Amino acid sequence: MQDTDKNRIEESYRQAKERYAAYGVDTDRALKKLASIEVSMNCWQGDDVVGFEGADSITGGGIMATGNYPGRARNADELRMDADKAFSLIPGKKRFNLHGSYRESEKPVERDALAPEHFERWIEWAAEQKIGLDFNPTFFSHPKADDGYTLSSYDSGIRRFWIEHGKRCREVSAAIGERLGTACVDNVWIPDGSKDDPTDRMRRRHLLVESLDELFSEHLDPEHTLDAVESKLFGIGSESFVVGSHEFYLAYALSRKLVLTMDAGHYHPTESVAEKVSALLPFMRTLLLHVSRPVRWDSDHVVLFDDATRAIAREIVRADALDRVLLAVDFFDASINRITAWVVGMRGTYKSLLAALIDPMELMRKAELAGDLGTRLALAEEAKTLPLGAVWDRFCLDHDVPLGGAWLDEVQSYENDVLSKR
Ligand code: RNT
Ligand code: ZN
Repeated sequence: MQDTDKNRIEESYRQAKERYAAYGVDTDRALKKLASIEVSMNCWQGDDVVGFEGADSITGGGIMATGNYPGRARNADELRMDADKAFSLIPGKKRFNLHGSYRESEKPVERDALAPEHFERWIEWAAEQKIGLDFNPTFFSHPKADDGYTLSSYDSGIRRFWIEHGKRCREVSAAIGERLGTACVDNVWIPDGSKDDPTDRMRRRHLLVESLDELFSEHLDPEHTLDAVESKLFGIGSESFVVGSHEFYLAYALSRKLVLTMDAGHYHPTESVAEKVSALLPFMRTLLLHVSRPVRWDSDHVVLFDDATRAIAREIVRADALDRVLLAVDFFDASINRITAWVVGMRGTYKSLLAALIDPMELMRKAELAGDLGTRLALAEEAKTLPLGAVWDRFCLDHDVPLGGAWLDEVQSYENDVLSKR
């Protein structure tokens, strides 16, 4: 970057800082705080949730990546290279979120035989990048999940297989966390459910409790791995019934002291995940949010700096819960350049966090306590047109990543030189 550009950014920031200071906001402090927040970037945006077990598309699971943009990562080396590229364009302290199906091995390995060695190169890569990893067992894209049930299958052999998979993934997760020195969150999401109304919801749920209890039976060091469970409202082919619904996992996580994962796309369209944060934190130590963007349904669109994401960030900041709410993005769009998707989604998430951190919260709280609700409302409105962009640019400059549209030029060159040749 040219010195003149740097000077311009610094000058704009200086002015913005004054504007915010007039509202009682310390932007320097906010930037420092933002630099400490880790957002976990999902591996599965890079290859349309295919994984490296020899499949060429995701099957089952009730989720779907649509689009056919060229350049999908076909192996782990390509995926790492693409993620490196995306990381170079995203400011902030990142993590990377893996799935069991992204294992590396010369010979085929069944899901119930996964071991830390199959993720060795991921661990080495993360150590080089100085980032933490997170993990997810993979309960889809597999013949043993073909009828839509895994841990709650009526077939005890099928249940056993998936319980074993879950156990192996916990072991992998703990090994990753120990090696990298930062707890690896192991998030269990299963697709189990049915297209039409089942006659017996209860038995499925009892089976799921039993399977999960077995899956989580071994005590593992929380310094190495944290167990999370993710609920869902419906999926493709499980529109009428999902065994692991919100109430199910809320009760399960509470009673077993696990982390509850809430995905922004897994609720009724008018329900807000943001609103749930403060309702659950009095009862749970840690929440994991899958920051996603549902459009009409759980469509997993690329996350944006939009009202819904901003509301999530704002609620976490206002609850002073940045150390108790873990953040991971969850989207998969195969219709656009996949690096662009990652960069837009991650930058949108950090930008939402920044907006929350430089909200004139103290003044608003003061007004609220004094019963001056008009002032509270007015401050929220005024805050919307304060120069957030200048503070964001400063963050990008500090983290040595390109500003504004400049990162798009880099993606374009990468597409020309690398992606278009795949
Ligand atoms: C599916 C869940 C889950 C997945 C990933 C790929 O509805 O959101 O988190 O997106 O495991
Ligand atoms: Zn999710």
